[in-house]
Amino acid sequence: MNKPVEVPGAVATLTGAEAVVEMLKAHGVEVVFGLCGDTSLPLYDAMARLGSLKHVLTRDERHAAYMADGYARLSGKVGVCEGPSGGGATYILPGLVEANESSVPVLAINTDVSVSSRGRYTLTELDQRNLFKPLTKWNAVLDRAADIPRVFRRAFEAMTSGRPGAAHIALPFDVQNGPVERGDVWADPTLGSFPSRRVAPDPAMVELASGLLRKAKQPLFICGGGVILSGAEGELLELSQKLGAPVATTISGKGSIDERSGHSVGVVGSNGGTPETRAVVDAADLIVFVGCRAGSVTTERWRHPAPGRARIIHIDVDPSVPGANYKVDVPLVGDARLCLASLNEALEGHRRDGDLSLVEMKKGEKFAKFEALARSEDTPIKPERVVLELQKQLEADAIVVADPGTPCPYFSAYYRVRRSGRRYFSNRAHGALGYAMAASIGAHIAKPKPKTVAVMGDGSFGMCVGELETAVRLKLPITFVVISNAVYGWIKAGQKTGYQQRYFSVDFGVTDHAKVAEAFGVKSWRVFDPGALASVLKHALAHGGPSLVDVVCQPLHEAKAPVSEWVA
Ligand SMILES: Cc1ncc(C[n+]2csc(CCOP(=O)(O)OP(=O)(O)O)c2C)c(N)n1
Repeated sequence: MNKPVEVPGAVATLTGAEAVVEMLKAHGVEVVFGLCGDTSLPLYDAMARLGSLKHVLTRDERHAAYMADGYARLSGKVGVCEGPSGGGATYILPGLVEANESSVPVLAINTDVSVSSRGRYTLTELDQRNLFKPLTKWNAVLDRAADIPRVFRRAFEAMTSGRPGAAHIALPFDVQNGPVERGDVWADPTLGSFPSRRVAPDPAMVELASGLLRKAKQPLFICGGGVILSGAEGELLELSQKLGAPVATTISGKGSIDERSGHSVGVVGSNGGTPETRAVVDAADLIVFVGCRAGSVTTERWRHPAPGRARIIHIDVDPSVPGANYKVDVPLVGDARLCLASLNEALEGHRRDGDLSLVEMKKGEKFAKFEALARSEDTPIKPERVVLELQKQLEADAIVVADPGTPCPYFSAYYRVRRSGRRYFSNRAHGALGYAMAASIGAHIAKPKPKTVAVMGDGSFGMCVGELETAVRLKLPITFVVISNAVYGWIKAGQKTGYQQRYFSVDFGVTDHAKVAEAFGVKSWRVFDPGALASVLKHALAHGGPSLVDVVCQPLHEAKAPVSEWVA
């Protein structure tokens, strides 16, 4: 274990605000995303004076949290965001909730009214403890400065051990000015990255699971975000090769395997899954869920796999997950990497030539349909075309962030990640519109070398447009792609299939998003013609600063989206 870091220095006492900065640094934090406020003035002054943290000023606290989320997903470190009391707390909440439910460690610090002003109708006072309690893995309201070191250590431990999650700390104004002993300011820096404390599975359960795997005729892995969160891609590949077993993923699990591999099935489920990927799930006689909650989307409301049809091994670090949705034959509770490594060990020398021909055939069928649509010269431009052009032009290490609406199902289904690891993500816990722009900024700050692209609907664009200023101010070479159709298309598609096309209050006006972006100083294009898309994207992706391509697209309710409810 690394030695705890003690912060050197001559002064015996720090202010609370200084101690906060030092505690973040001691946990390896380099960047904080946030927005200023009256109650944050001591904290900002400490950041200015100590000069050791990079601060990214955002235009909305929601996006500060989304940036911290994108940063954490790509860096493997805790993402940190901050905002002021009152509105700053209510605005930061959505990003924190998404991170928590997606098992991403994000720490939000909201400053607060002074302890001495509580209960006196003080402007911006609200009950931060109860606001954040049900929506974070761990939270605290500080009452005195001396508690800062202990509270921060506990927050980092909670965020990065077991199932990773979000934490919240409320930091009152007067606490920021109170005294903290310098000797108390220390941390274990390994708690700044995740997973910080890996838990190994019960050997008896490993034995049972390996027995089932030896006997299975048609085993299938279904991998959720837990594989990438625990860095288990290598162990997964080794095990799938030993067993000759195909590997399917959820949307968050995309990147568990290089999707060009013969073992890769692609994304399964109701959003991004297709009848072809479903056929692979239905053919399995043993399903191994890995770091996956087997939720409604992945399993098409618990119909695929059909309960009782296949045996189930369920690997998860959270003991409450196996058995929540399926009758599990073997629950393997532990870190995904350690669980898969134990199975590899138990199956040492075992080699089974699995039959991957069904996977190959079904993938062929799926992509033949996709490519026929992607080659269409029809206007408005089909979403398939956008995926194909980006697939052709992006390097294998590129990072793609997709918003709900058209981007998520299309990129989940058809954009093939060509390396394992985090190359693609979407906010799948709550699916709030307007996530991708900010998350892509956080991702880019964590990993500046690869090209980062955010794909969003125009509904999403309307919810995040202000952060274009942040991208311009920071000169970030991110490309934003807007799927422009002047409608909340996903909901209109639901009205089409479920409510006899009684369309109600889902259409909005046409906006030239390229002109809007141009006003922010973003290099922008608006494209109507499918034939022009490739060249426009080429220029946009090569641009040295922020760029935006507004693609006037076929509305989702008219498209052949890979969404099982509508296909049926
Ligand atoms: C904050 C938020 N409000 C409402 C929804 C419900 N919702 C899901 S998809 C969708 C429509 C998305 O519209 P747009 O971004 O334009 O993309 P499109 O579906 O048209 O491609 C809506 C309103 C949501 N996901 N998030």
